[in-house]
Amino acid sequence: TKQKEPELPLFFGWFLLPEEVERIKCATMDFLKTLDTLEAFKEHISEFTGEAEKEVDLEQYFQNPLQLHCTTKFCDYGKAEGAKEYAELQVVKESLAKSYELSVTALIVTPRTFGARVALTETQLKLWPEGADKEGVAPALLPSVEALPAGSRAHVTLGCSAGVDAVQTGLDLLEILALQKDGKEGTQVEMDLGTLTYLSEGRWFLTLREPITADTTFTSFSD
Ligand code: ACK
Repeated sequence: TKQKEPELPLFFGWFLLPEEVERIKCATMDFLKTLDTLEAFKEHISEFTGEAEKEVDLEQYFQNPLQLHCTTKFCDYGKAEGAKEYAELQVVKESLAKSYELSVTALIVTPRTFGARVALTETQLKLWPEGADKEGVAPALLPSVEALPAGSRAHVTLGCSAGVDAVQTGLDLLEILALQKDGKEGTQVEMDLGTLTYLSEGRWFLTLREPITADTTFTSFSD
C-alpha cells in the first residue's frame, strides 16, 4: 500500500504571541499617525495618492494582516521549491513550538506595504533557508540583494495597501536596503522613535533608536 506523504504547510515562521501583537500594533500605529502629519511626508504625498495636495490617512490606507509573523519558509503546501527539504531539516523539526525573541530594528512604509525589519540572531538564522532572501526578486535587483547579509529580508508585514499581497513587504525591504547601501538616502527627519529616511518613490525607512522586541513561537501555518 502507498504511504500518504505528510502534508506541508502554507509556511513556517515565528508567530507573535497575542499579548505582543497588541503592543506592537499600538507602537507602530502611533508611528503611522505621526508620519502622515510630517511636512517631509506631505511633500511626497502624490506617491501615495496619485495627486498632490490630497491627504492620506495611513491607518486607513494599510489593511492589517490576520496574524503578525515573520516568515522563514513559504512552502505553499509543498508547491514551493525546497519546501519538503526545509520541513525535513533537523533544526526545523527541533525548533517547532519553541519560543524565540525577535528584535525589530526598523520600520518601512511604501505605497504598497508597511513592515517591520527583523534582525535575526545567529540561532534564528539557522532557521532561515538558504536562498530565501533572493526568491522572486527582480533580476535587476538580484546583484544588490546577493551583496546583502543573509536574513536581510526577514520582516513582519504590518499592513498592505488595497490589492497588494504580503509577499511584497520583503521585496520592498530589500529594495530599500539596496538603495541605502548605494548611499541613495534623501531627506532625514529625527522622530521620537528614531531617524526617518526618505528613499525616493514613496519609500520611507525608520531606524529605531531602541529595537522593539517581541516574543514569538516558531511554528507552521496552514489556512
Ligand atoms: O508577510 P509575509 O512574509 O509575506 O507573510 C506572508 C506568508 O508568506 C503567507 O502568505 C509570505 N509569502 C507569500 N508568498 C511568498 C513567496 N513567494 N516567497 C516568500 N514569501 C511569501 C507572505
